[in-house]
Amino acid sequence: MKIENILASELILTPEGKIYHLDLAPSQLAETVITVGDPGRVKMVSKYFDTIETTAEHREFKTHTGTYKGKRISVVSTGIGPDNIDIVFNELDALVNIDFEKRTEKSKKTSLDIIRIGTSGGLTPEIEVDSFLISKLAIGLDNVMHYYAKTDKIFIREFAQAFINHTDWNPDNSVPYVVKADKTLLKKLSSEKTIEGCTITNVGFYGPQGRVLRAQLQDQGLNEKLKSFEYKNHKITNLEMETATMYGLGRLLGHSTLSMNAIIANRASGTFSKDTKATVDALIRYTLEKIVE
Ligand code: R1P
Repeated sequence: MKIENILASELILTPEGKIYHLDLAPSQLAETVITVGDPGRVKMVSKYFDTIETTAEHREFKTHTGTYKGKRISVVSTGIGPDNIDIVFNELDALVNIDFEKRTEKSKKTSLDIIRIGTSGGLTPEIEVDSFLISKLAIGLDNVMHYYAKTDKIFIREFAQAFINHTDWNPDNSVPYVVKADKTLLKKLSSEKTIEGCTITNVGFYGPQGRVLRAQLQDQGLNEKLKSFEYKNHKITNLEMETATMYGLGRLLGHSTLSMNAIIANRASGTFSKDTKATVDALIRYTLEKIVE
């Protein structure tokens, strides 16, 4: 059934006809989208573009649309966390799949390629600082996806159940879910320079990722349990805050998503990259080249 007459309170448009948070008009978005967390990273990507046709900025959402070696690409910052992914993914989808004038879902859908270039912490010693990790699978410990219907087809239930059993998961927390990367993008962006991994996405940087400064953790042993978890030869490799939500919403809305992680910390050895900017820049150049290959 086609969704019609979407109210002004639900599909919020500016007086210029732009989507509310991203402040973009449909014509300003390319079908290949790179997402970055940090608004400052948008320029680190678009400085490699041949031309920039659109710049937009509202709150933490900054966009540059242009071409790289002739291919039209938008780079959009999401800020930090799964809650922002909910906003960005719904608005990116609205830009291509909703007719803003009629406030009606379009009959012909557009599928975007959405690629995250983010930073992340490796969980085990093998995941070296400054390496490039592609999330083949993601375990979501956030709750964004649980507010949506029809997730049955996209969640890998047995994998999530094995994780729940292994970690003796606290039922007061959100129920973990497992989602896959888009196969075609995964193949296209992989090479001998990348490693594949299973990424944990959580809602916070400190407690939710097992970091203690002063506040103590509810489950002090969680990161050790993450390290020892294994399901059908998959081991958890890294922790960050966006990937699973991206994979979940991308699949639900019919877009292809992939998460590229610059590993800037190793939680097992307690080490941190000596030059995160150089590592992120190298991942940006690698990803742009792979997109146009
Ligand atoms: C935390 O510092 C942020 O860095 C990581 C996490 O996922 C979180 O968003 O990714 P980005 O560098 O892409 O923001």
